[in-house]
Amino acid sequence: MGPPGAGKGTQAATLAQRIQGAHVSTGDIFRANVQQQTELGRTAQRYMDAGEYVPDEVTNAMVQDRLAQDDARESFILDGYPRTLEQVSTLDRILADLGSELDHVLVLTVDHEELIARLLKRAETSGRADDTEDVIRHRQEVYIAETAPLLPVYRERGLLREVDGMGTVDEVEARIDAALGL
Ligand code: B4P
Repeated sequence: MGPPGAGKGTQAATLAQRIQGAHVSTGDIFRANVQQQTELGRTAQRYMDAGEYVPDEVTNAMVQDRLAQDDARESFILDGYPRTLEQVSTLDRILADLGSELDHVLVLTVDHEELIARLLKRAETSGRADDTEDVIRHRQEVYIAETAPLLPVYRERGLLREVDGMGTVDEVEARIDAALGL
């Protein structure tokens, strides 16, 4: 977990390789569907372009399908999910049905100015419609309103590992490994 620009996608991709687990990124799955012009992609694009969350029922159904696939049977990293309290409840049900559970909930903390700077830098090359300055600022607000309230829930469950996301990609990677005991 972490606000847009915290390094979730960057870190989740390499962490998935280190633990040999599936990398399940809701953002990546939505973007692939937008590219392939599927019905899911058409729905998701409207929300993503505006910096809003895709509705819970759409996101939850997609994650349920993804976690049922073979490569997620042993281990997986959820990147960008859950993002709402409703998604937390649904994930609890999905994992209970699979006989699985979360080992850790990792949150990357990064200064607000650094988040904006990283996303504006990405905007130079990403071509992502949600990487414009207004939408970037709106996405930060949505994170504070919708996703920050999940942190106390996972802290209460004893799962939350807060990791300093400032510094280089390698420095953050080393802190993640230390926090997870890898
Ligand atoms: P995401 O794809 O999750 O996008 P994001 O929040 O911007 O994170 P991302 O992983 O891309 O960025 P990162 O911090 O790694 O979501 C996109 C949209 O999809 C959402 O706004 C929403 O509409 C929808 N969505 C996704 N999940 C959803 C859900 N569960 N429910 C509803 N809707 C959902 O990296 C940012 C930049 O920083 C990169 O350019 C990277 O290279 C750079 N960077 C990373 N680490 C760095 C470091 N240490 N130093 C310098 N730069 C760094």
